[in-house]
Amino acid sequence: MNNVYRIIDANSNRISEGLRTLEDFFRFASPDKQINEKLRDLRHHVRGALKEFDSMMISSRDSLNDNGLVLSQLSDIDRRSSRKEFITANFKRIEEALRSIEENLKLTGKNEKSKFIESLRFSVYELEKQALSKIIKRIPAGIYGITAEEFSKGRSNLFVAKEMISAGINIIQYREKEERKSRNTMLQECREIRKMTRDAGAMFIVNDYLDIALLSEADGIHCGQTDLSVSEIRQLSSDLMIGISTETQDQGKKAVLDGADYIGIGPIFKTGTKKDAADPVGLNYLKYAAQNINIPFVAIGGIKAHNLEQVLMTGTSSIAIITDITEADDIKAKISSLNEIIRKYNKTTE
Ligand code: TZP
Ligand code: MG
Repeated sequence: MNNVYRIIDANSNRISEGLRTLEDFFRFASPDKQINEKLRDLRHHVRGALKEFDSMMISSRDSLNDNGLVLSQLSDIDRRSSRKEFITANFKRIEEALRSIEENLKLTGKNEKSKFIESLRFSVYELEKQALSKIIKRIPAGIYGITAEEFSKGRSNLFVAKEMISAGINIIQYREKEERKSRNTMLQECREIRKMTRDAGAMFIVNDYLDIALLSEADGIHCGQTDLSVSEIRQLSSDLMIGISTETQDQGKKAVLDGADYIGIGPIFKTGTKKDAADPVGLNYLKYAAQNINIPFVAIGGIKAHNLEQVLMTGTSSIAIITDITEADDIKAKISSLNEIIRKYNKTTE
């Protein structure tokens, strides 16, 4: 019987360690009060449930003679794990340890307590889902705003971004070219927009430049077919969201296989905004994506108030619109009228 308490002791330690690690993450790295409180409550529940075994657990503890003791390998040191892997690994540790305690309690005839531990295990599964959804970012539905100072009637990227945010747009991409601005100026602008988007709870994506995306603490980077690949970007950051522009179904399928977080599809219609834009791809690829692509996608290129509904009809929920917004005299009014079209369309299809 002594061995059972040794098992319960080892697993109780695993649970506390896993929970503490997650509590620290949701307290300092990615603060979330609600999740943090649930983790803390869980730790207290486990602690309370096992309290009656405290003295047996301590007297059976014999860490030095643990034949399963293997210190982590030196080769693990170089590998940087993603936030998702980190969260998942710690939840798994807790779930497995709870399961082990649950089974071993049955050996001691403590069936009621075993049932209670089982109920805690189920609440951990639920909490894991909630915790992951906090850190797995998805582009939001609605208008995907993009800066374009060249087409903003003399107004700055910062001004346009501010207008977009105050009109309720919840994702903004900074799109600027090296030929027009120094890297340093772009970085300063991105830092400003990052601050504004963060304050508003909006997502921030940087087009093309990985260094600027990282230094400005953007949520993601958007790249074209000839830019850095998904795996190259992942080597430098395991947490940035990665969007890839695609013009064909094959490019879309490849981006999904490569592990992109979302894809851009376009140009849907003719556009003068992107210098090297390909011929319009039309709506068929969007229809295909709505049925077959299992990651979020955003339609782009020549989309304006007058053709927006055609895009929505394909089942597309994220729409990138540049000049129809940046060239509008009243940017906020333009965004509300575009949102009105989206809202009306969603209402009629409900
Ligand atoms: N990628 C494909 S088309 C395009 C980009 C960046 C430009 C879209 O701009 P607009 O003004 O909405 O046509
Ligand atoms: Mg590009």
